[in-house]
Amino acid sequence: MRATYLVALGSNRCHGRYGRPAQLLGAAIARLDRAPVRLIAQAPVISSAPIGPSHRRYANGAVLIETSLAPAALLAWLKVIETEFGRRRGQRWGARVLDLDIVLWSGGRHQTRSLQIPHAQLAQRDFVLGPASAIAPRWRIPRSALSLHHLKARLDRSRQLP
Ligand code: PH2
Ligand code: MG
Ligand code: MG
Repeated sequence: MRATYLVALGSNRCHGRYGRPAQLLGAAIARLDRAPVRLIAQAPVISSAPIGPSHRRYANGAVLIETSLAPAALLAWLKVIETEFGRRRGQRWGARVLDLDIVLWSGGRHQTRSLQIPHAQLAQRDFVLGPASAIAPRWRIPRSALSLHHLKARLDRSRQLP
């Protein structure tokens, strides 16, 4: 059965072949349109201030993809692509060449030790909600009445408080 996923992309390191993070995300998005995955929509790439220990700005984006891979198999596939783009594992939250995170799945929730869908920090992350709500504003979060558009508006409002 084919499923739709929303995947967030991030990069804050340059790469010898692909260049700066924004260009690298463009190449990664093209890579996500090859079997066993088909690209349905892509958000414009944004530049965002780093959250966490790294000091370099990030390029962030989001795509909607369609595939018959189940969540765990898609996660493994995304790790293959991260490695192709030169990502080395180990430094959690360090500067990274390419980070591909599964945010939402048309099958709803998925909870295992290695993978949680919806993504745990979705509601707090402007750099995910901005691009995600640009391509799938009406996608509702499982077990919640809220759509991505709602979550983004809520986060924007909370930022405006004194
Ligand atoms: N990813 C992180 C940690 N901090 N900050 C921004 N702006 N963008 C990211 O993609 C990002 C981050 C861990 O995955
Ligand atoms: Mg991440
Ligand atoms: Mg990740």
